[in-house]
Amino acid sequence: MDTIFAVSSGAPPAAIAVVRISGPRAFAAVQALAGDVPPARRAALRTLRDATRAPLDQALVLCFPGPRSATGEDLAELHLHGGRAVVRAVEAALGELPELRAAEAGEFTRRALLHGRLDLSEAEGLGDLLMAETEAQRRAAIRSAGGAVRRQAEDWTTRLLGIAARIEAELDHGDEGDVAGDDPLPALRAAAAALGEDIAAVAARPPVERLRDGLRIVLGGPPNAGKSTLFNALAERDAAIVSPIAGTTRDRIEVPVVRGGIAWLLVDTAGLAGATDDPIEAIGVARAREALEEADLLLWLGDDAPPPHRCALWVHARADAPDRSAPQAGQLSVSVREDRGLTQLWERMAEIAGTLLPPPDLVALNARQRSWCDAAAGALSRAAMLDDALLFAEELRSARRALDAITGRAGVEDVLDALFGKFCIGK
Ligand SMILES: Nc1nc2c(ncn2[C@@H]2O[C@H](COP(=O)(O)OP(=O)(O)O)[C@@H](O)[C@H]2O)c(=O)[nH]1
Ligand SMILES: [Mg+2]
Repeated sequence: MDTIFAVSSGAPPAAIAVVRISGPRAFAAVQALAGDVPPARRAALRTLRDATRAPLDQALVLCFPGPRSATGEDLAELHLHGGRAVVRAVEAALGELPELRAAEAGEFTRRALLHGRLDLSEAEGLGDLLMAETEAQRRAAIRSAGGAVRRQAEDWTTRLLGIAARIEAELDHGDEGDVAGDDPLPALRAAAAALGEDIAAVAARPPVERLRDGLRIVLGGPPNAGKSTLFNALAERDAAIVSPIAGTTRDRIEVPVVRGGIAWLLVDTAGLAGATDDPIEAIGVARAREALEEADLLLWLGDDAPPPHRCALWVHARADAPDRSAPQAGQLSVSVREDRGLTQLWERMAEIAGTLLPPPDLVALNARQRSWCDAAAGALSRAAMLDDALLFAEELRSARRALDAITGRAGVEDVLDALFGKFCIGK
């Protein structure tokens, strides 16, 4: 395997630039540049030199022997002065060394994954952490990066292996009569059903995408209800055109906003007019319908009650306008013109967000992880209805594969470990 190197700190110039080197020739590279290899995990000040012995920089050198390193390989860090020319010269000197090359994007993390230093769910969390812009995103990402999803999957796997070990023992030795007296299948089916329900419950929790991509707040209602005006007020900029002419907003407009530590995606739509002769307006209305369906929260500005929706807030907009009647029960009164009701609206939205976003203290799953949870839960609920021990065991194996896929790990050795560890078959 190649030895890779890259600047792991931000783009130069900066006070310090950290160049990381990972792979079998990492310490040979340190030897070549620094003249020796400092003791493991101890910072050492060295003068780095190129092949002609000309000094490149004074640097702090750190060596982490594998497998106890971030990548699982021999890993070295050079803390350089962060000027562009310094970094370029050191990179050039490293590039001259045999079997060394510049790393590709994400390659250090990929190697960590390859060497089992982190699993797929942790790598996903790490990716989210690097992209996090809000506090809520950072908190969720640090949980995943810290192994919360992995631990949850491992916990389920342990329970699954317990059930699998007992059914495998029954299959292998049931007729020998030395493992168990009664038919264990009913109890195992109940255990499989319970595990499947637990997995399904976690998969049904608010998805992490709502944190990452923002809660979709869609403004809907008839033309001229004041949607675009409210949209601009919430977005705090004139993203949508406002006019007294019905049908001004033809396409949906999306604006991301961060407020109160939460990422919101505001979506303005064309009014839900009835019949229209204008084909473009008709497309706009169709898109508005789609947007309403995709909304995490619908802000409904119509005078009629909101259409059926998972989560809708009924807003009495343009409250100051002389032609407006009094708000009806359940409506939140807002006037953008007189700057009334907007704070209350944000407060209500934040309250609702609390119910739609993953709770900070619970594991939140992404779409990939949810789909494997659903697969595992499905296999377990099928298993729970089977009378045949062989078919039951097969469904457990497919649940196992699904759980392994969550963390990107596989293996059957631990099934055997659980089997022999618990039942002393070889006695
Ligand atoms: N008096 C008053 N007029 C408003 C208010 N909000 C919007 N309007 C007016 O209502 C008309 C339609 O607004 P617009 O935001 O384009 O509605 P949309 O068709 O639902 O997007 C425009 O003439 C706005 O100036 C408000 O809070 N007070
Ligand atoms: Mg509009």
